[in-house]
Amino acid sequence: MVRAGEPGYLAFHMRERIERLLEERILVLDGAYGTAIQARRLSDADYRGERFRDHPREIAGDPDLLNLTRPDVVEEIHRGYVEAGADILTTNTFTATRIAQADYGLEEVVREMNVAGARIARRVADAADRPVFVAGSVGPTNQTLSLSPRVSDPAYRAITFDQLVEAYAEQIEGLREGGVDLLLIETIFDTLNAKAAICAAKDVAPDLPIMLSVTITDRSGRTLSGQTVEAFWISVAHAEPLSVGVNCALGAAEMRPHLETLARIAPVYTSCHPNAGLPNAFGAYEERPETTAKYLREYAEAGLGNILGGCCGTTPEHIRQIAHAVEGVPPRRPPAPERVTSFAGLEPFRITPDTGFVMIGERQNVTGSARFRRLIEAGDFQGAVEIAAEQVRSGANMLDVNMDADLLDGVKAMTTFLNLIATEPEIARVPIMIDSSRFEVIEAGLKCVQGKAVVNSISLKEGEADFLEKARRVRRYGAAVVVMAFDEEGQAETVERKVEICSRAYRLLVEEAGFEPEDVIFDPCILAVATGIPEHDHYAKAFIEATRILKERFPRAKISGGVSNLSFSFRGNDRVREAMHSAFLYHAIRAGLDMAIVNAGQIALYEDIPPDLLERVEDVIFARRPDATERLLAFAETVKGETARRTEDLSWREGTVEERLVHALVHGIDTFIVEDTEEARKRYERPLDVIEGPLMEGMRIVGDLFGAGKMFLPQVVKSARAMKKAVAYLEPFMEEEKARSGTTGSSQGKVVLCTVKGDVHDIGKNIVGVVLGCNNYEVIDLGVMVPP
Ligand code: THG
Repeated sequence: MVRAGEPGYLAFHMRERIERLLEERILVLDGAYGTAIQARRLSDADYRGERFRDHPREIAGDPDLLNLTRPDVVEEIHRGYVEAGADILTTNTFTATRIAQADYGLEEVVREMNVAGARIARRVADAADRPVFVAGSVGPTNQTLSLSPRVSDPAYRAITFDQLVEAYAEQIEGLREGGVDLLLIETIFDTLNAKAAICAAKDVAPDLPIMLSVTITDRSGRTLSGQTVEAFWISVAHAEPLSVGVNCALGAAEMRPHLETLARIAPVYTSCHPNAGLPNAFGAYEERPETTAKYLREYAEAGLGNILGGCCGTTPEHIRQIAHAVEGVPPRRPPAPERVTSFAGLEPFRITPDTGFVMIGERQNVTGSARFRRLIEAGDFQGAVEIAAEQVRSGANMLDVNMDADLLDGVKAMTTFLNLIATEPEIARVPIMIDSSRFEVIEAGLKCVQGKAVVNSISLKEGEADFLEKARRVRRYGAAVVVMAFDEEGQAETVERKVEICSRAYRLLVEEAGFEPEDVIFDPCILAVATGIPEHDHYAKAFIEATRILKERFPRAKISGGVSNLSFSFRGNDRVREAMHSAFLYHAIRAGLDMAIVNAGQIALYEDIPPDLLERVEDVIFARRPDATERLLAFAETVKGETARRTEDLSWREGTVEERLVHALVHGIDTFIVEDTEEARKRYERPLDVIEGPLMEGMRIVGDLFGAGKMFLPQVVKSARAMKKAVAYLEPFMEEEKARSGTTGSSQGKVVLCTVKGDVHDIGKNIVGVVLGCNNYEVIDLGVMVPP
């Protein structure tokens, strides 16, 4: 609570005032400035005025300069919108940053432009006979932090995050000085740019409520930098904005699905300010005011929006009709916060009770992978990117990136690598875990990711003050955080210490640093066992036990660990290491482990561990007998040098064709799937029989194992991939059969299929489609990502 007389009181009061109004009714935002100014066809002299008469650069067409040279024009446009019924005026400062104004050589007057722009709007708002608010318009600039402007150098960026923060801070200070009530960070086409604006706003105007508005540039339903609307929201929710919405690029009609997404997921007010339709061949906006108003009324009636107005091409007449159309329509009620741990890359990643175990790919680690280290040290970043791609293909849900090596410039390597993978959609799809024991490397990483990342890690090693300072910095970028069970005394080795340290960290994060419990990830420390040092014998058991207690005590937080640490003493013996990891995960997941850093390509099935090995491994994990380590070492001797790669144990190739197909599906191996499917096809009467026989049998087993918690979702997805390949191979034979029997034309009916947006399981639809097709239905497949 801020009290009268204290700094920030007025702004605090403002948020309350505007929130009270938003509870009562839909608020109307004003219309366009850029196109309104263009329509006035001002002369070069108008733009220059006396002051810039001799400015050496071309400046006609710089709308924000008019705040200084023709304030009367800007004021007149504001007045038009107030008279039309706008409740919120936006300042004419969309391009008033040092970065955007560089085109005109007007960097030095940016602050003035913002102060003046805010004052003009303030004057008009204050002269109205009803409350009118002023939102400082903060545009995206003409640079994008997530894309390289150089085709041949994808890691290159034209500006840095820090430069952008500085530029936005200058703008926002000016807007604040000029007296704005709110900030409208709008036309967001790159979430990383928006995150820079959010940092600046929190630094220089922490008390001003923020409105965020994203721009979906095309029918892919993504931002220019590739994020889905849901991923966008997850990545900016830390701004705790007053509202989030959509504007520009599309007309109202095309915006609806995106507004619907935000309205469904965002527990804050929503806004929509569309262009007056799509521009015609001449770049002019032709949508009539009544048409725009009709759409916005529909959205209002559907409970989608709280703040509605216009963007490019809209005029006071559009605003008048919008205000009229939404009058009396009850405002949307924001939903309650969902309380689900969510991260984002280009796509959202939400950990719900159905998600199952989360795999964080470990291989992008210079100390954890010799191959990765060699590539990075040789400057072969492209080769290093391939390792990340392999981890994603192997089912990693997130990627851990670590550049901590003595002779490496960690800040530089982290920046280059993250910038590179940001431009690889297959990789950038998943959220990033930034792994470093040096905070400056972590911060450098945070400045490169547009999604919601995870910081790995902070700890109480240097005391509470240092911990809180780092936690607050992490929060500024909107990332979640891994806390290692480490304190001033060192690493936690016992259950008690693990629980005690994590509990202390949780309290600090949630009560002092403003973290949501869902953004806290405990790492109770997986330490190496079977090292020959008796004190280490209880490490695995202690981790599992601490996990169980922490899960119960902090149900909203998550628990993670670096699994490969467990087996360090068996380095070089992958058979034993994998069995240890797999058995450990099996038990730790049951105790509540949500995620782990693993080698995504090498997680063995618990079921596949030979019983003699499993017994010895579990003896070690649970410290069940004093000679457990010796017995595992003895076993390890017998399998020394054997690789654990499942695909290399080919004894399963000796089974019948049915057994081979089932094995391939259960283990997600697609190497032989086509040849086995062909063999089965020859043997069975109809190709469909192969699907309904051994292939479905394999998938049934997968389903059962998954249901019993013995397979993780990424493994199931791998199985589905193998299944898909088999079905795809059979498809042409089924087509041929259909053509031969001449059944085309006598269809039993039409079936429309699609995979609804948000659902990843496309495989089911394809199988159903094939089966239906073979039974003479005409199948119309709308494809994937189809909006409901
Ligand atoms: N907790 C958290 N973060 C972590 C860890 C943790 N980050 C790093 C580490 N521990 C997890 N990552 C790895 C990565 C690789 C290995 C172990 C842990 C590993 N690598 C092989 C080796 O060293 O034998 C390398 C083999 C090769 O060169 O290919 O075992 O606990 N929060």
